Order: sequence, then structure tokens, then C-alpha cells
Amino acid sequence: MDARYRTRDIERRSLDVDALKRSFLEWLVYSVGKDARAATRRDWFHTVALAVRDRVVDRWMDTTRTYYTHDVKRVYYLSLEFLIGRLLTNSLANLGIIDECRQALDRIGLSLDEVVDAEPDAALGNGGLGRLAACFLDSMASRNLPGYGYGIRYEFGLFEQRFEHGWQVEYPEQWLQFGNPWEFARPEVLYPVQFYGRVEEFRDSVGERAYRWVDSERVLAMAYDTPVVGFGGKTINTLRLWAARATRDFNFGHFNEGAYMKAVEQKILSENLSRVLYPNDATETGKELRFKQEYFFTSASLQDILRRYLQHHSDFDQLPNKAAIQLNDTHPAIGIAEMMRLLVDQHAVKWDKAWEITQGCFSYTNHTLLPEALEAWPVRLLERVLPRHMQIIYEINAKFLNRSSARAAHDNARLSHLSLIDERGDRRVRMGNLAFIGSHKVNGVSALHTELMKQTVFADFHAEFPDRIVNKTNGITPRRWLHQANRPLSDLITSRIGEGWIHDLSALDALKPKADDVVFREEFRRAKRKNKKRLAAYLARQTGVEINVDSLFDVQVKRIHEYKRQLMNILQTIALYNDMRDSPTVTWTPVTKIFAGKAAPAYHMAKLIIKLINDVGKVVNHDPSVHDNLKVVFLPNYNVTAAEIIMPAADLSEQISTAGMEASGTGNMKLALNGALTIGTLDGANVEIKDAVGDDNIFIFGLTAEEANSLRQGGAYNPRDVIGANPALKRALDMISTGVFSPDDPSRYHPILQSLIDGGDHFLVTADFEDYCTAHDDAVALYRDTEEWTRKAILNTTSMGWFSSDRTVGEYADEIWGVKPIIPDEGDHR
Ligand code: D6G
Repeated sequence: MDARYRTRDIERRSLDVDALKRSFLEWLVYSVGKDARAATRRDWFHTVALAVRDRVVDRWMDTTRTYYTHDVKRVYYLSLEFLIGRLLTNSLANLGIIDECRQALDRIGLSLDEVVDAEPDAALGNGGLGRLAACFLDSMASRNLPGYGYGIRYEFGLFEQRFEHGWQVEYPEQWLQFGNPWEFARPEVLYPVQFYGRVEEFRDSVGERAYRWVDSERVLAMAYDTPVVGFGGKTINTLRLWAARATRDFNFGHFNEGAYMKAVEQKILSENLSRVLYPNDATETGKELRFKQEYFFTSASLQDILRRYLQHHSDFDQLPNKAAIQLNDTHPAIGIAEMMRLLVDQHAVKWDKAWEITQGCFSYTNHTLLPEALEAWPVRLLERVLPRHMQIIYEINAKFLNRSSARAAHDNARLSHLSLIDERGDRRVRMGNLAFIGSHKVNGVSALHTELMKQTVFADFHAEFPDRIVNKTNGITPRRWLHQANRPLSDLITSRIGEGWIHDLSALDALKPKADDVVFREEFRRAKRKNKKRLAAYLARQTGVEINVDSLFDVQVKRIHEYKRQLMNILQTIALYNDMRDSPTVTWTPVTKIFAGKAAPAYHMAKLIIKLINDVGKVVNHDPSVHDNLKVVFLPNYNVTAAEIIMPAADLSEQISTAGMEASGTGNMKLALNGALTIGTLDGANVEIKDAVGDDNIFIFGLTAEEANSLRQGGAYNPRDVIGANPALKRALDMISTGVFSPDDPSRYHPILQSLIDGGDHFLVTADFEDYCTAHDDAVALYRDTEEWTRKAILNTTSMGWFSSDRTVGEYADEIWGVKPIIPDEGDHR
């Protein structure tokens, strides 16, 4: 971004503090309907949000108008999840008016932090995939790319996690309960979405065979728009979320009790479609409602995209030059068939032309290689819910297989892998295959993951289309994850290299030499300590556990999943606890193990692991023999807001998944950017983080993806032998199995032990344990050398420039989407 332009822009917009104060007081009275004496913190949040929103609307219109005037190519990011979190600080910071706002509130006698705290956390996502979508929105707007997000306006976001006796219990997350000041309802932007019914064949006007979908049920998709403020406030893009509305409201013409109640029931049923986010991360449940959600938002988005395109064009030839449609995982993959239906059935485009257009528009991001997470919907379900799409999918499949090299080579095994239909057992549609063949580019989200995609799930496709798979390593927005979340470090960085890093993170490179500067190290440590104090206070408030601010903050925050191996971490914690008790005279380096993350409500093993961590915490935290040297804290209800407090405070970042299983990770990037050293396996983006920060500034341990694979395949791996050979591990497991941590129910953890010992230890916890402990010991030893630790921490922060999502979306824009930045023209504003 042109820095001069930004400064001028901010100058023009930065209201004087008194004007801002006046506008707050006006908003409070005229829009919130309260006077200052009666206003609650929530009222003030609404007031400030509305006043800020007011300041972006003109630029929002300018942006939209510019896209139309120049008929630019737009990118449409289709995602079932947008884990946006709070927006107030983000909007203020991107507009460059955070300090003015703080002062204006001060003059009213309010603290900005308290106002910020009254905003609910918009948890419209499960984890990494949804947060990536939110980072991409920020980066597209900040890079002045014409980008739209399309998703669902869930009434209930990801559940609220509470602990009851150490067990996870789920509560509904009602983020919309008090209204959402950021969104604009668009009751006039309404699209019908059909379900069920049947397909009728007929002859079109020129006598050719054609199809129509009849006797279907209809639901309406209604748009809600949220402005996405780019850094500098120049480009304001749109996130459009769909809510389900019933087609018929009450029909007073048929006002008898039966019809009335039926109409109401129907309304409730259709509106359930956008009611709740499915709380599963990396595993699918295969529920019909979920499938309907996927189709619902995809269909509405594509109808909207075509409507917008047709304002400037009378045929579809230019569509691939005007619309790039990115599928965030396979959740919107039904869009391939829907686009074909819209073009062929509704707009009478010829099949081959429609297919060329579809492939030209779509691209697909794969997020996981876990077989249980690859979506495959039963053919029977599709035939019933989307009968026309099932026909279209058969036709796509037939044409594709006919032309494939496998058909030419009579290679039936390869043909059956390539097929869109999995013929084993109950027949299923493989959504990954559909997304693959309907897209011009398919990408993985880290170098290793992309390589594994080529070798495993998409090996046959890769042979068929060697140029289609590309890598786009994930990234994170430096605005939210450093500039806003970590003011102490952000200010320190700005004091040395200016503000440029906020929109060009590679500028951090220039700070690398500062790792050797003793004064800078001291200041860096001071910033970290401030953040650690803030986290300690937060943990004390949330959990009642007091922690030692000078201890090593050892952090594992992410969804709870066996492959992420929180279990290995807690086993190492138990081993460390035993060491401390065995040698009370040794001077131990104090360690605080911090966990946070949610488990899918039906994932029993994950919930048992949460309970184990809490049980271990209860014993360790009350054992006077380890004093302040070891604490175990599990923060409930991990979300974006909690992450913003945790990331800046971490010393050690646990990225310990079984190699080959974590596609990328983005928590690993946030933590390293905030100066945590990584302890991790060579998995996902850890590999690239290691390359960026250097081998000496990261603790890598464990089996590689290749080794893990051959160990499993070899069949000789016996966890029992490994445990037998490792007394510390054996002792930890014995303590768990004899009920040391669960005296009320000694056999509570037998399923965990069972999975490790008799179940074959699929995630190789025991195989990697020893190496993990050694790496951990190395980290703790290094932490004692304060100067050396700080030096490495600085090198972590300053080496993370490449991991900005600005870089990631730039690569997508150049190599997949073909969209270019455009600075919005300025309109005549009031
Ligand atoms: C967003 C921004 C607003 C615009 C509206 C409709 O809400 O300025 O008027 O979208 O834009 P289209 O969907 O017609 O492009």
C-alpha cells in the first residue's frame, strides 16, 4: 500500500476526539435509545460499533461502486465457516482511530477495553479452517483485492465449553441474542433454494432434451452483509452471510387451526437450516441437515454471483474472467454441480461450454488427508435431496472417466479411484473428487501437505492432471495477531522500524540484527512479561488457578484431537511432575502447562483427554511438594478472544501432531510471530517455520511423516515394548491406570490406556514420547539462559514475515484467481 496515500486518508478521516465523543453520545441516545446514566457496557459497545460502522459505509459504497464501474474480476471465497471473533478493535485499528476512540471514551468516563469486552465473540467456525477464512478476508481487503466472503449466518455459533467436575459440557452460544451492530440485513436480497422433488425431462424450444426440477420444497436465503475493513480503511469488502427464511409466512386465506399450525411448523423447519454450526472439526457426521446447509449457502451464493455478473454481461463467456470461486474444503463442492445446473437448466448454456466455464471459475483448497474427514455423501441421500444434481454428477463422471487415461489403459483399479462414485458398500459421492475435476487448480495448505496430497488421496488425479495441484501455505493476518493482540510488542517493533510491517510483514527481517542487541532484548522481555501478567490474571479469573509469571509458559491451544496429541503432552507433564517430586532439592525451572481447546461433543476419547488433563491439574496444582514449579491449567471455552490473550504470552508453542496428519496449522504461526519457540514435529507448516527461523531456534523431535508411515505399515511396532523400555512413561501410565488422578473412579482412563497399548497406538504417542521429553528438557534448559532464550524468541518473531496471510492471498490472487488489486475511487461524500 502507498504509505503517503494512507496517511492522507487517515488524516482526512481522523475525527477530532471531541467530535468522536459527540457522535458516541448521539448514537447512544438516537440509535440505542439510552441516556448515559442508564447505559450498560453492552449499550456502549453497540454505540461505539454503530458510530464506527457509520464511518465505513461511504468507503464501502465506493468500493462496491468501483468494482462495478471497472467491471473487475472478483474473488468469491465460499466457506461454511468464518471464525471472525470480535470486530471492534479490528475495525478501529484498521481505520487508524484506536487512540482517538480511547480518548473520546475517556472523556465520557469509560474505558475502551471494557467496551471492547462487551462484544460477543462471533464463533462461526470450529478452528483453523474457519479462522483462515477470516484472516483471508482481512488480507484481501488490506491488499485492495476485490474479495467477497460467502457463508452462513448461524444463529448459534460454536458451542460454549464449560467444565463440570472437569468434564466438558456444551452450552449454546447465542452471539446474536442482543443484536449484531456490524451487519446490514438485506431482506430484498432473497434467493429460492430447492430441495427434494423430482426431475422432469422435456424438449426445449429447439427440440433438444432438457430437464427441470419440479415438486421441490423451497427455502429462501436472505442476505446479511458485514463490511470488511481493510487496513488503512481504503477498501471495504463484503462478507455476505445467508439466513434461511420460510417461503410462505402465515396464509390467512386458509385460517383454520390445522393449516395454521402446519404453516408455522413448516416455517420453523425451513429456518432450522441456518440455526446451528456443526461442531465437528476434521470429522464429519454425515447428517442430512449438514448436507442441506452446504447446498443452501452454495446455491444462494452462486445465484448471487450470476446475478451480479449478468448486470454487465449478456452471455456467460466472460464469467471465468470475472469470477473466481474458491471452495474452502469440500463443504461447498456441490457448487460444481449447482453451477452446471444453473447454466444448463436455467440459462440454456450447452453442456460442454458450461463445463468449461465451471472449471474456469472454480478452485478448491484441500484441508485434510484424514480419511474420516473426506466428505462422501450417500448416493441415496443425493437422489432424494438433490435429484437433479445426482444426474448431473453421473454425467460429469461418465464424461470424465471416458476421457481418462485409465479408461484408455483399461486400468479398472485406477478408474474406480478416479470415479466420483465410491462403489464400495453403500454407494457414495466423493466430494473431493468432484471438487478436483470441477476446478482448474487444487491446493494444499503447506508444502508437506501438498506433497502428501500428490502421493496419497489425489495420486491418481495428479497423474491425470500434473499441473493442477499447487501449494499455498496458510498464513495469518499480522493486524489481528500482532498489531492488535500484542500492543507491547507491536509498539516496540514500530519504535524501531516504523509502521510498515503492519501491511508488509516481511519488513520484520530488518529487525533480525536486534536479536544481538542487549537493550532490545531487555525491551522484548519486558513486553513478553506484560503479556504474561495479563494472561496470568485472565487465567486466575477464569479458572481460579494462580500461576507463576516467571515460569515457562508452555502452551498447547487448539481443538482436542488424538492426532494433535494433547495426550502426549499431559503424559510428559506427569513425568515431569514425578521428576520434581523425586528430586525436591534440585532447583527446577518453573513450568506452567497451559491448555485450551474444544472437543467435538460426540468425540468421547477427546472429552476423556480433557478430563484427564483437568484431573492431573487438580493433583499437581494442590501438591505442595512441587510448589510453584509446576502448574497445569486448562482454560475453558477457547475462542478467538482467548487466543488473542494467550498467543502474546506464550514462551513455548506445542505443535506436536503425529507427522503427516496436520495439514498446516496456523496457531503455530501466531505463536512464533509473538515470540514463542516451537516444540514440534516435522508436520504441516512446522516444516516451513523451521526453515524460516533456523534449526537452532526451534525444537524439532519425533518421527517424520515417512517414518511414521513405514513404522505403521511395517507391522512390527509394539507400543507395549516401547512402554516397557521407558520407565518414566510406564510410571506415568501406571499412575493413570491405578487411579492416582481419578481416585473416585480408578478405571476412568482405561479406554485411553487401551487405545495406546492394545489398540496399536495409531497416533504413535508412545513411539515419539522419549524424543519429545528430550526436546522438552532442552527447551527448559535453554529457558534458564534468559539472554539466549530471548535472542531466539526475537529471531522467531522477526523470521515470520513470510507467514502473513497477505503473502498467501497474494499468491492465490496471482496464481489461482487471476484477480488484481484496485484502489477504490472516492465518491462524493456528505
Ligand atoms: C454490500 C455493499 C453495498 C452494496 C451491496 C450490494 O452490502 O455497498 O450496495 O453489497 O452489492 P451487490 O451485491 O449488488 O454487488
